[in-house]
Amino acid sequence: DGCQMLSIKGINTTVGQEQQVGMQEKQVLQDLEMPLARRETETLFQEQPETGNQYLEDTLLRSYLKTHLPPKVLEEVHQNLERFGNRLLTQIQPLGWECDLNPPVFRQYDAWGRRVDHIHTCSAWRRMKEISAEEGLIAEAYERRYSNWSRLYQAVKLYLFSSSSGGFNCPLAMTDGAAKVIESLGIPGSLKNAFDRLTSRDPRKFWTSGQWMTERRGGSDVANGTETVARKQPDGTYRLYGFKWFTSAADSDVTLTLARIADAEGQCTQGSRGLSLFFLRVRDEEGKLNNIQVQRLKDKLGTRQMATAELWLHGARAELISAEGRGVASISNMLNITRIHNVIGAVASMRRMISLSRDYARRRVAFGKLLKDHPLHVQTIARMEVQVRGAFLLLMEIVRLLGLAETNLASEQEQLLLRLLIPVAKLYTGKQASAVAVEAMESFGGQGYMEDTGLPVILRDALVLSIWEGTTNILSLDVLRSLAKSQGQVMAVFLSTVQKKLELASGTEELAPAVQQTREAVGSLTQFLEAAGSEQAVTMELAARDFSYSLARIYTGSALLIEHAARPDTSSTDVCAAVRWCNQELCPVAAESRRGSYGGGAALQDSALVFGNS
Ligand code: UCC
Repeated sequence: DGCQMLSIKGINTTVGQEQQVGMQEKQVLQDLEMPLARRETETLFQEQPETGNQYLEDTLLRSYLKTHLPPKVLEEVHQNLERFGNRLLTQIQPLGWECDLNPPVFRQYDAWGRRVDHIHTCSAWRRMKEISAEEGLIAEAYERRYSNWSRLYQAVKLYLFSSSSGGFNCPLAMTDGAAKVIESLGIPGSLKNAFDRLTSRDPRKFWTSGQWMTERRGGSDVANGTETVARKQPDGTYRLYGFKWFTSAADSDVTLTLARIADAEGQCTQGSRGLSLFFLRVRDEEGKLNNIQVQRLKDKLGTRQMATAELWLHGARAELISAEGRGVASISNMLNITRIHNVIGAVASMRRMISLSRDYARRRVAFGKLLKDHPLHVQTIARMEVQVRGAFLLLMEIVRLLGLAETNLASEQEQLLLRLLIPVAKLYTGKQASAVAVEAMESFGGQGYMEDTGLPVILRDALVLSIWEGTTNILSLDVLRSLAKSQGQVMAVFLSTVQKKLELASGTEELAPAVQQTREAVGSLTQFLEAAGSEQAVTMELAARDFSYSLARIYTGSALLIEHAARPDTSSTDVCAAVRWCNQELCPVAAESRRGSYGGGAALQDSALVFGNS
């Protein structure tokens, strides 16, 4: 104790800190004079970081809405978001924590040996489902009461909800994706009831959906990995036989899944052209599984609040909902939505980690002053802040475009841009979220590593964001797919959009260096593409990831600049964030290309480095 007192007394203070630290020191000394047992309850403890109303505290979100929404819409959504922010704080956050503490439990047999395959979820999880309906977290996007702004408004609510949802954002992502697929099919009569329920605001009616894509042979190569067979029944429905290896939110009411239709001889077409899309109820009204057996729940690193299962389909009754052989193309409507939800999850988790880290910096004293008065500590948080701002604006851009597309207001160019930006944003923000979660955790010191602070959950859940819904490399290849499919048109639109945004910003002097850096990056990107056009296909494949990162950084830089820092009522912080963002390597693909990373035997060198020369 004597030693401790000495070191506490030896605290160095800086101007302005004396009073606070002096009081703290006094308190500590009083604590030390107490009997040991009582000290446990006194003030030697570090303070828990907290956040207030997440909507009101999010200045970037609020200034974005103010800039873009029509005043009437803004007024309405502002009121609703403020109310929702309070509900998150008082009701939803505690429920989310309860979900974290009570993961689902799988019971295969009842006490009498009967096979029941029951997935038990906690009451907080079930309450989340009701709240999702009440808040219209899916409905908002399909009712379209704010026309093209409905999608953006829904995304904002989901963004606020996501990090308090105890993992319920996952079933919501798939529910949204299923509603989107059904809507894009023109809501056929047989799916009307399902569509109404997936988009319902009534908790008694609301259904959630799964998305069963992954089988034993793998998750990325859907075309070759899918073995499930669909047998046509005399009444026109199908029965599915197969094994689904990774089915998230297996407690969902319905699902979409892929299978191969067997012909009269029982033969199936292999590859992508053999896949068709099916809709099925997971359970009937009594809760009995639809000829499905649950093998076990997955033992995952994160998203443990949510039941992910291995399922045997033993003749599950299903309805064919795509044209035969068009399964992948049909389900890509769902994938594009769930990938956007992934971006929402990434931005939300970064925002939460940074908010907590910021609050902690205001409370925690070390080396004689608050963390917020240590410049190096604040620099670390500021770097994360630039990342989340960029990611947030990229997300808003995508949901703005999606809203236009869904209300037939998007030009062909805007639709192409949306197709390109979804995989770009998904792959980029997934990586950002992992990096930010790790960095932010470190900013709490050892406390960040403690389970019961709730911080490790956020990290674990963030780590999946670059894996599910298509890994970074698979999505980089999807970026190339969008180029190939549009014969390069997506790139032309990308470049002209960036050009336009830069022109609008060129009048703002403080942004000049950022504009210049982005222009140079666009120049390098164009040069790279021209040169790559005459190279072998492997060059573009090797460049795919760096290329996608370049698109993400250039677009985010210019979107940050234009839509935000160059608006009339801009702030110095907005300008600073834009300038800092553009200070990084904006076009890594050109830099790597100059270093010879893609051509001239680079692939062979990579292989030798990994596997040796043999
Ligand atoms: O299910 C999972 C976990 C669920 C939990 C999710 C919750 C998320 C919550 C977030 C909240 C925080 S994970 C399973 C995810 N699986 C994937 O994402 C699959 C990854 N693999 C791919 O994306 C591949 O690229 C495939 C499967 C799409 C490749 O298939 P193919 O058949 O080899 O590809 P093709 O032949 O190139 O494409 C077939 C058709 C083409 O159209 P057509 O025939 O008209 O030319 C493509 O243009 O599909 C079209 N297509 C697309 N269209 C393919 N991808 C897209 C796309 N992204 N957008 C539009």
